[in-house]
Amino acid sequence: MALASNSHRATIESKISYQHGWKESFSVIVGSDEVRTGKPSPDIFLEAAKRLNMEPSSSLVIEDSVIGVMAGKAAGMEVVAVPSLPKQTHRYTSADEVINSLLDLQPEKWGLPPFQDWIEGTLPSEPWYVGGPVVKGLGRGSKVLGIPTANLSTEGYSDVLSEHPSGVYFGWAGLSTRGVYKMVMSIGWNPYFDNAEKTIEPWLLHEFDEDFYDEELHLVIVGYIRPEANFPSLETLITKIHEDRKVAERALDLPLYSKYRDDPYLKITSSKGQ
Ligand code: ADP
Ligand code: RBF
Ligand code: MG
Repeated sequence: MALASNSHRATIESKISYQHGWKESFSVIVGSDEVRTGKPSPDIFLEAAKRLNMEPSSSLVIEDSVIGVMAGKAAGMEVVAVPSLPKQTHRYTSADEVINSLLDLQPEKWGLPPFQDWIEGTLPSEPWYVGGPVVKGLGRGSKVLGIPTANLSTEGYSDVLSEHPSGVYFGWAGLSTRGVYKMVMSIGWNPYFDNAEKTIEPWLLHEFDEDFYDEELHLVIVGYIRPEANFPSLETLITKIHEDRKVAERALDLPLYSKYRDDPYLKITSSKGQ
């Protein structure tokens, strides 16, 4: 595995020195000051393959920039694009595949060994936390899909939103006056509706007999299921979301995930008191 960047070698070295173990993860590092011309010229990738003792045609490039995709294809390599900006897929058409985030990289598609950290259709992550009062959303969840999603105000968690790629995730939800429930959610623009704003849409896997607007909701997100997708019809979207529900329900019984049910963050003592 090589790191092949248009930055200068010294810049690359200083940048990755902040991340423990990264330097050691690459057997080869090539900067643009080590070849004649940078991307979109193929030089950097050809030099990387040469130092890895690999044929360009059996090398796979993972790229976030358009000129990097051009460089990879010019080097005769296969290229997976992971655009650094959302909704830019159309600019990357020369790539062999465009994925939304590295969470969706499937090495086995390219003759490489599969990642081994997927468990029963889910990818575990370090837990992340988001919470606040439940606000009114666009009113579409229960009306159009029959699937209510308890929306949080986006103001409170813009950093969480920019940090995490769009997709379908799952975890635990704590409601201040009610308890802790399994939860599956989408984060993103919901391509089927093509929303203007990136939102978190948590579906609590429990039947409530009333709404709980304004109540304090805390989420602990523990894993990833799939990228957000568009669907040919409302029915196919609904079917897929029910599949997500089954995947999440089953996974959350695994000790790896069930242990977070007791996370103190879920036991809310809200400012309003109880
Ligand atoms: P909105 O667009 O206002 O979010 P939804 O149709 O998505 O409207 O419904 C979400 C609301 O439904 C939540 O805010 C909550 O008050 C209520 N609700 C009832 N059951 C659930 C559930 N199982 N999961 C999430 N929200 C639920
Ligand atoms: N909407 C989409 O357009 N694409 C999706 O892939 C998608 N996946 C979802 C997965 C889950 C678990 C849930 C609860 C919702 C999903 N939605 C998806 C619908 C979306 O998040 C939201 O509920 C609707 O836009 C109604 O507000
Ligand atoms: Mg909603």
